[in-house]
Amino acid sequence: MIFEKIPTIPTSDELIDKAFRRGVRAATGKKIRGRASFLESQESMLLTSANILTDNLANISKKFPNFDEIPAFYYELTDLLIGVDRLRSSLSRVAWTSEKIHELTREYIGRMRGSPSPENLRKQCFGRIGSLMDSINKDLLLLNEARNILRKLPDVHEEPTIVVAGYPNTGKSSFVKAVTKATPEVASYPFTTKGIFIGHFYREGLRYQVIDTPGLLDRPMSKRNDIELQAITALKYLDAVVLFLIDASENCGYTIEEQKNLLQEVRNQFDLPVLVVSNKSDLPHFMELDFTDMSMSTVTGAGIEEVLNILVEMIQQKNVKAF
Ligand SMILES: Nc1nc2c(ncn2[C@@H]2O[C@H](COP(=O)(O)OP(=O)(O)O)[C@@H](O)[C@H]2O)c(=O)[nH]1
Ligand SMILES: [Mg+2]
Repeated sequence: MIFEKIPTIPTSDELIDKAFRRGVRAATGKKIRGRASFLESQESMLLTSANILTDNLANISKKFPNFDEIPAFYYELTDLLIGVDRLRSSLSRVAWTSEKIHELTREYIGRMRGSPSPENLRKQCFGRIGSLMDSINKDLLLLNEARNILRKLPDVHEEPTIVVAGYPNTGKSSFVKAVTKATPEVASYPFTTKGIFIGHFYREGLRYQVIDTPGLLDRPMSKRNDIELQAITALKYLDAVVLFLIDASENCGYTIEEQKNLLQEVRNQFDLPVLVVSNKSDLPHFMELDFTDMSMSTVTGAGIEEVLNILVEMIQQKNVKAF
């Protein structure tokens, strides 16, 4: 996962403490060995502390991915959860501060060499570095908060994907279980309590992922707030087609009319190909509906293979069109 490698981001105070401790250690080390002059130990204290800070700050900006290059799915969710612009400004302030501390230190080292009171200059420089560090404390806090949020995002691969939609109890989970070998993994997803379920199957050596999204694509969009909608539409940036399940028996608790309306909303919300499948064909009195493409039963297995074949074909066609 692209956000997995971001380490905990320390606060300004934590960084300053660490840098100062190392600086003092470096200076006393030199003094004990007796070879260094007072000036040298002051220089060493300043340089060591400054290096710790510049290295740590430069490292922080390197550990975040380049937001111009991350997959659109993750970009959307990052923008929704934190704000890509806020993140970018914080990262660039941190990188700038690293440079600035470096420059400042070089300037002061130069001045200390010709000065009768290098200790005062060293202290002055520490003071200025301290203010620079204080000025990015809110950035470091934001970056750490972002890190904690982003690393929980689901690990959805950039591989062909089937997103399963439809009202509760239409058979979405049963379908995912039926077509994937291992038990689907559960991953957390913003603004859902149940998380999303991700399973995999293979066709001609190619891996496909099937995503079941309880709470996301199983009730009317009109009842969602903007944030929820954005979390839902992020899914359209996957290389995906939608499988929309209908329960014609209405055993699921929703009328055919309601299900048809949800289907229309899903079509409007996503610019993705949709396959409409009538599930529970094993039930007595099952009848075809004029707006469904196929039928199947996840209980008997009838029709499942055909549904998968069509979905795979739809993904292939979609990608042909994209070129
Ligand atoms: N008769 C019949 N029942 C089914 C079929 N598929 C799912 N069910 C039942 O419908 C209920 C809801 O299924 P589930 O997969 O949990 O639906 P979801 O809420 O859309 O994930 C369960 O009791 C399933 O056993 C089917 O093809 N035929
Ligand atoms: Mg389910």
